[in-house]
Amino acid sequence: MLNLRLEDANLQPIANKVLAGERLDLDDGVALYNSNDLLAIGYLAHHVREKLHGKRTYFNVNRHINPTNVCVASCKLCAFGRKPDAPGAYTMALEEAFRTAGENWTEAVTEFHIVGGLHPDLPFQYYVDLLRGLKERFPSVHLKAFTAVEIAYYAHITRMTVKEILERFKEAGLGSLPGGGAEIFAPVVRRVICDHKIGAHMWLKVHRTAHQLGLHSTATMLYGHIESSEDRADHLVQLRKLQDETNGFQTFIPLAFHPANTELGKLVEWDETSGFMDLKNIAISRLMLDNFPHIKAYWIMMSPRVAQIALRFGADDLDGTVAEEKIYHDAGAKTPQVMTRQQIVRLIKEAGFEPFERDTLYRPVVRTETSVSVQV
Ligand code: V47
Repeated sequence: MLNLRLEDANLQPIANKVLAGERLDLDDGVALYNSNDLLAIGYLAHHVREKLHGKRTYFNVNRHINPTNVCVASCKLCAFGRKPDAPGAYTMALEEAFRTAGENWTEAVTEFHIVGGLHPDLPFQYYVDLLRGLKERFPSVHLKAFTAVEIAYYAHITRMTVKEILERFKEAGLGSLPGGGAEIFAPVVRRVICDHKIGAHMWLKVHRTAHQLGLHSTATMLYGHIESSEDRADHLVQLRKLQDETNGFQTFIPLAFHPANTELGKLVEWDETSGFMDLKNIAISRLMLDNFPHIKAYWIMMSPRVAQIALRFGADDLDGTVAEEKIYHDAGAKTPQVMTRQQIVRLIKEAGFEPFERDTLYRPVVRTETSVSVQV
């Protein structure tokens, strides 16, 4: 029996529901976001996390590859995208991308996480060849590639359907989709922070189609800008609804807005989110997303220090070693760009949890002195 002391009496009916294993509704989500009783919210989220995963805490050994930062969109939230002739714009030739993938191969990476800008001139075949070439060179590595925004853009430039694009990619080696581009689904907020991006309907359609083709994916939400408690709760409820339909999402990742070097950051004097806000978002997503197996505390975004504490606030996954993250670091993130396997394991153990190295599909990875294998 939990012995829970609530400072915020509004949380009592929510606590009763959580302890009875009942689903929370939109109003509960709003009440949670409007409450500052962080310890009670975290305690409830930890209760759910322990029921699902016990002490197990997942991480993987991955590498991010961003083949281009050239982007036709000009999203105010983003510090990564560049116009083709802007300083710092780059596009990797395929051989360069393959070389980047193989750098620092010492950790025996099990996942490449590949996302980039919406390039005006690169042909669709570039992306197919990128996947195929990576798969040929690194057959054991899972390719988690292209956000829903990129997939919808390729459909637009080729006049193919989303399903056809995904089928071509799957055939070339695509293993799953990352969760970027979701931002906040509320149209009024999207119009300000990313008015060139696809809307919620299309984002959800791409993930629905991927799930129907047997691909798994992750989902994200960008918080800490102009969104309201209602917008956040609505975002989570929309994701939960699609998950009820397809069961294809593996993980949810709340992403904190980093204002440096962004147009949005210039609109007002923006502060980075606080640790309080980051932990609250982790905990509320664990409570609202009762049909998502995993909640990820992305250490790149929230710092290894806060991510470690998030393991006691509902998170069960720390993402991976990453190796050279660009999207957050272009937006001023001061976190490291890479962690070693040993550093992640230490963070997890020190917080009283059991490290569990997973592949992208959450299967156990077994390492010996000379080999790495996935237990199926
Ligand atoms: O969609 C962009 C966000 C996302 C900024 O699927 C920014 O496992 C903060 O989705 N401040 C890309 N956020 C990263 C992403 C991701 C990361 C880790 C794991 C997974 C996964 C997915 O980053 C974008 C956007 O929401 N972003 N600019 C910024 N200035």
